[in-house]
Formats: sequence, structure tokens, C-alpha cells
Amino acid sequence: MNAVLKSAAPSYVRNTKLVDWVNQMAALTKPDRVVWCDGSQEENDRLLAEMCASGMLKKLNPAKRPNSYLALSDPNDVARVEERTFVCSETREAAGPMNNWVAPAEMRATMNRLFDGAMRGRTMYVVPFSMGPLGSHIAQIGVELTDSPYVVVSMRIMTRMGRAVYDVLGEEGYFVPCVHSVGLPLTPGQADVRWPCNNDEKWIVHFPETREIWSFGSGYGGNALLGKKCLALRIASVMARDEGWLAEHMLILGVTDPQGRKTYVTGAFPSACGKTNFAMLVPPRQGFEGWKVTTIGEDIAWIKPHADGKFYAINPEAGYFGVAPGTNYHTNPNCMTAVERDTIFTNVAETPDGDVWWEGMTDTPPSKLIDWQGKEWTPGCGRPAAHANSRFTVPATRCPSLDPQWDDPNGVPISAFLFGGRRSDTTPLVTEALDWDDGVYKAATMGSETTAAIAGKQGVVRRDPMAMIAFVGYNMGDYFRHWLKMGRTVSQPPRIFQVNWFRKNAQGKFVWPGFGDNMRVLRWVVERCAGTGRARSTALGFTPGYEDLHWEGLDFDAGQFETVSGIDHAKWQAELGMHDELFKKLEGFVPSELLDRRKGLAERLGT
Ligand code: SAT
Ligand code: MN
Repeated sequence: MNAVLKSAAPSYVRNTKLVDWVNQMAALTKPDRVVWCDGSQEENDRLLAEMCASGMLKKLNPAKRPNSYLALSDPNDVARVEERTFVCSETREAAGPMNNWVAPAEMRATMNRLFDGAMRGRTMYVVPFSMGPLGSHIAQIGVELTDSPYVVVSMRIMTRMGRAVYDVLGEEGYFVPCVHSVGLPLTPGQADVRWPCNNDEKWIVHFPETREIWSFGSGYGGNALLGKKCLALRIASVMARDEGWLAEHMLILGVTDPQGRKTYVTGAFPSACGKTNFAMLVPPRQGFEGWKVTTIGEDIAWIKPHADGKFYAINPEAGYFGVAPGTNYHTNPNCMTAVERDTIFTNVAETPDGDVWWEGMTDTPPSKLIDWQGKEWTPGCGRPAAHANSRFTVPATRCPSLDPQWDDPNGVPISAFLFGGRRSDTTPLVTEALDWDDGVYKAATMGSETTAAIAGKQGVVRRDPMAMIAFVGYNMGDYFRHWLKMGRTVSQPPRIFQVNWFRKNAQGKFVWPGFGDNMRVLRWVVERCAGTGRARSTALGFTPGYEDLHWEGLDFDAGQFETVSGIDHAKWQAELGMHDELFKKLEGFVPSELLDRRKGLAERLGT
């Protein structure tokens, strides 16, 4: 760690653009010190110790949870803030009707005002990181300037962060500049709060043309770890459009069958809809002997056409920032093993013996806890112990199901894209699209009930195209067009499937067991890709009959199967109405191919 008053860069930093930009940002934000992070163990240990001393982190009991920490955030800073997220393209049309837009000049003035002196009394950390394997032709380099040490240690888990990035960057290399401040400058002598943030103003701002990110006022997750949603999705989606690839909100997993054949599949699901659990799935013991699922990524995929006619995908991240509640040794044993050590927990509850707990971790809660706001908690007190969007941050290398090729700079070949929302009705368990364009239609019109991952109302169905509603850095209509085009750039595009694990019965209970049993659907997907899986043709596409899935080890009858996969024409009529609302919002931008598909679907449904 190299701490200096002005930002004399360490000698191994040779990129003059970077040094100039850091100096310029230091002059604007006026931190007490600038620290160039090298990602070393000593630096990490020192930051963790400093945060434990300041109260921002608590070290958990090393006998229970070695090398792990707990952070409790400000109660007003617990999730991504979509209504405070802006895509400031040169024109409103370029950002499109689904993004908040402010003219770049006006936004720059706002940023300059907010960031002027924003880091007073704090340290500015310079955090170099690579999204994707260092030096991979698919990877991108970013540099985040932040006044939050919590962000620094989190970025070290979530990305390839540290000195080696400067070697790849060299003298002239390109990097995405990312500026982050918690937005709470300190006057001399003023004591800091446990979780600094700005309760009046939060701004998550992107300039797509100049590929810049500015984030002010929040220290939480995707608002503050700028490599994740801001760079790897919003800015990367613009790069992908310009350069002919895809930056998607997708998990990537590998399925190995008993013959040792491997099929890679991606899955796009909105935040907090089970991407992490699906990516780390453990197949049922009975009937799936010899089947194995391995994990490449659980949130983001960067996908490029390859000379062999397939798409290849990498996971740009190096760690998991996953939802804690509901995670247990039944729902996700691999994840539970991963977070046994070396993990930073945020907004979960603490046990009296210095371990962590969250709703759903065990059937019976401990008799006493400290909740996510630091208050005493007992079962039945009426408050959740952990926040619904509480998280763990853990290195990918901790995951027992990690795929041996997870770090392959060339990525892995993808055979299928899965798209899935959280829908208590309407959408069947699994449907294979008729062809690429039909798959794009299904993905584009996908609906999902909102979750705690986003600040605001929960449980309302909204359209979430490709699970990217909050993450496309340009006009959604152009994004659809880009998807249609990408399918024509490869000779073997992946098959597209629509899935839904969340159908409920008349009593409001989930019918599909989900988790490991999702392997039954995944196996059918793999069989379809291999040309062996049987399917029926329905108005929506190709679906398995009851007898086409493997039921060994699960008591699930044909009636229950009908409940999760039946097509209710009245509901689909309403669903088509919601597709129309989406297209209305995007009026003038929707590709004609998708409007044609809307007509075809209505005809097949007889509505
Ligand atoms: O954006 S976060 O990383 O905070 C979580 C999510 O929405 O996936
Ligand atoms: Mn996500």
C-alpha cells in the first residue's frame, strides 16, 4: 500500500491517462489522502483491521466462521436504487424509454457539484480491476476511485483486483473510469458513522459514449461495486452492441452427463430469483447418478461469437455477491460450504457466539440474535433478523462446484439460453422456443414479480426483458434488434428456453419443488440440445409431456405437473395485453420481427 498526500503514483503505474485522471479527481473530491491499491494480502489485512477498529466491520468468531466479517449498513442503504440510476447518452432516444435520462452536460454539472469536496476527511482509494480473466480478449479493465474501504475489500473478492492489472494496462491501455463516493465528507475532528452514505442524494450515473461511471451517496452492492452492474452490464452492453457481442445478466453452468459429455447453459433470471442456487445446483441423488453441475458464474455472462459457429461465454466476475435469506444446506449446499469462511456478510443477523444467521438458514431460529440493525432480536418479535436483501461476498474459488474452466480466457461454448421470471401463474415450467426469433420474443416480453434486491415495491409483476430492464445501457428497442442480429452471426446459436420455477396452486403454495429438482428440467434441456429429448408442440412452443421428464426420487404426479405447466388461455390473453403495454412504452423502437411474433403467438393461442 502506497499512501501519499498527493497522488504520486507508484513507479509500476505507467499509464499517464490514469495518473492524470486520478490527479484530476483528487483535485475535485479533495480527499485527505490518495492510496493506490495493489491488492496484496497485507493491504487487505490492514483495511479489514482499520474497518474493525472504526466499527464498520465486525470480525466473526474465527472458530465458527474463519476469516469472515459482518457489515451492517445504514437502514436507508440496503439495495440497488433503480429510480436513481441514469443513462446519460447524448440523446434521450439513445438511452430509450426504459432508462432515466438527463442530458450529459446537465448531469456533468450535477456530478461536478456533488463530487466537489465529497471525499473531504476521507481516503481516496485507487482500485484497478479486470472484469474477466486478466489479459483475456473478452476482458475489460476498470479503475474505481472510492472513499469506501468496504468497497475496496469487496472489489478484491468480486474482481481480479490489484497490481497485475497495471501490467496489462501498460502505458497506453484502455480502462473504464469509475468514480464512487459515499457522499458524506467529514469536517476536521468529525466522528464517522458506522456506515457512511448520503441519505438525501443517491446517484448512479453512466455516460455510455465516453464510457464513464459516477456513483454518489450509496455504499451498497451494485450501487457501489462499480465493476458489477455499472461496468459489466450497463457500459458493457453498449460495448457489446458496438463490437458484436452480448453482455448479459446470466449465470453460466456446465452439465456433465454419465457418459462424461459436457453441455454449457446460461440462465437469465432477475435479481433474487435463484440464479446463484441454480448455478450451484446439486442433482437429485436418485435417478441422476453420474450427472454433475459445475459453476462458471452466477450473475453475469459476457458472450462472444467464435470461429466454430458457437457463442463462447466468460464470467467477468471473480466472486459472488449473493442473497443470504433462504440459503441453506438443502437449497444450496455448495454455497453454504463456500461461505463457511473467507466471506464478508452484509445485513445478516449475528448469533451470540459471533456467527451469522438469516431467515431460512435453519428451520428453528436461534433463541437470541443481534439483527441487521444491531438490535436485540428474539423469535416471534415481529421483525426479520436479516434484511431480505442481505448478502454474502465470497471468492468464486471457495465454491466446491466451481468449473475447472471458470477462468478460461476463451470462455466455454454455450448450447442453451434459459430465461426465467418469478411468476405465480401463466408461464409454464419449461418451454423451448420455436426458433431464435421466437426465443428473443419470449425473453424480451418476460415478466417477473419484483424482489427485495431493488429498493421499492415488492411482488408486482413487471416486464423485465432478458432480466436486463435495469441494466441495458441504451435503447431497449435497439437491444432487441441487437439480439435478433446476434443470432444470425453464428451457425449454431444456442436453443432458447423459457422457464418458471414459481407457479403456485389455488392455495397460494409453490407446487414445483425447485432447487436440486430443477435438474429434471435441466436434463431435458440438455437432451433437447443433444437431439434426444422428446417434446410436444403447444401454442407457446415445445414442452415436455409428463412422461418426458425423469421423476425417479420425486413424488410428483401428472396433476401437479399440469398445475405447473398448463396453459391458461384467459391468463395468456392478459399476458399478451402486458406484452402490448411493453411495446407501447417502446413505441417506434420495437423491431418488426417481434411485432410479427406477437401476431403469430396470438393466432396460435386463438385469442
Ligand atoms: O445489484 S446488486 O449487485 O446489488 C444485486 C443484484 O441486483 O443482482
Ligand atoms: Mn444480479
